[in-house]
Amino acid sequence: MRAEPTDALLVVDVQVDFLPGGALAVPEGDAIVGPINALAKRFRHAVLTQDWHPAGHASFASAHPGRAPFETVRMAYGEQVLWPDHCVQGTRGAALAAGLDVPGADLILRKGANPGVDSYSAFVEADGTPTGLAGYLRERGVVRVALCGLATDYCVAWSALDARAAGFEAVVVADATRAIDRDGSLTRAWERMIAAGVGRITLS
Ligand code: VGL
Ligand code: ZN
Repeated sequence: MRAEPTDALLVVDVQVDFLPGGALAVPEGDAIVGPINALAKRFRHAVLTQDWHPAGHASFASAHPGRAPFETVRMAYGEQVLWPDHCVQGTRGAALAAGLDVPGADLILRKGANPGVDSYSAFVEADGTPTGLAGYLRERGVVRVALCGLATDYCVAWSALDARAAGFEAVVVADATRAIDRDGSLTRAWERMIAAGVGRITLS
């Protein structure tokens, strides 16, 4: 893709816990680091996100006695997948991937810090609380958001949908993402993104 000055690259959750060997490893998550580094050089604006949970976060299966990772529970804000403990604030697993090299990034946005509420999206927490990212991007003159990172079917998809809901154009750089893909989650995510007008592009 050719990046315009009004494009921003959103690099979602490229963190140690989402890479092979991590607490919530995304298959081949490490394969996108090099492509993202190359992609980022084309953008005037880049924002990195970090999943950033307090210990005992409500999205962790360990916080729900008798429940196992990947089961779902009903929360006040809707259905919640229960995850292994991951991206706990200040731990090595929450750090950005060592090889990630986006020195020009303007902002590192941390999300999921409310102990009782998850936030797949970089724009809006699961209970509807805005993170401020839409206002930030708008004030910087951004019109289109290009998304990459982890995981395609959760944080990348939710962020892309909320980018659209906030009035931005949105494209997902498909080969600079990887998915968790359980129980058809990747297919469902793409159906929702396409229906919402999210574009699918590739680097190659
Ligand atoms: C993510 C599950 C839980 C993601 C974050 O970054 O896609 N998925 N927390
Ligand atoms: Zn999380």
